[in-house]
Amino acid sequence: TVHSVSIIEIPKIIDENSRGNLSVIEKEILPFSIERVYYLYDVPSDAFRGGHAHKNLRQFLIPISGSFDVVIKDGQATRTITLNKPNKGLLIVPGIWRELENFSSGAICLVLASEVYDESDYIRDYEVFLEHKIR
Ligand code: T46
Repeated sequence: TVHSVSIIEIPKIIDENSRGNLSVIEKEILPFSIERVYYLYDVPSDAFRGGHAHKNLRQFLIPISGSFDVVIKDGQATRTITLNKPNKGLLIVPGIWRELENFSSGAICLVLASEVYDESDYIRDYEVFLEHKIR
């Protein structure tokens, strides 16, 4: 199994008067402070996103709408996690290869990130990723 990824449950406030749910992410539930927010949407069902690792970036992925799969690799094991509940997000730490696939129609992946965008933080070559892991 791949360690160092974890599902974090986002508090959900169920309305007493049947007005639907409200979930809130306060700073206490994340192990980093948010420097950037982005989201993936209108993703075709046969498309793949991700396909890289990060050296330093920590991220929290939330399926705000719909569902998608996150394939996680730590260089030894592979694990596929389906995200399909808007109050359950996935925390991904540095040094983990991730691929996103199987987006449902209308799916939206909201990402809260610990750093601003920095292309030099990416490892986009899987062989290079494996070399990093061995060292
Ligand atoms: C990740 C997965 C889940 C920016 O200019 N700023 C940004 O903040 C981001 C995230 C991307 N970009 C540019 C860089 C590329 O030219 O947008 C283009 C698409 O980015 P990328 O191919 O990295 O997109 P994904 O969906 O494959 O990966 C993204 C994140 O980059 C990555 O950190 O973990 O979503």
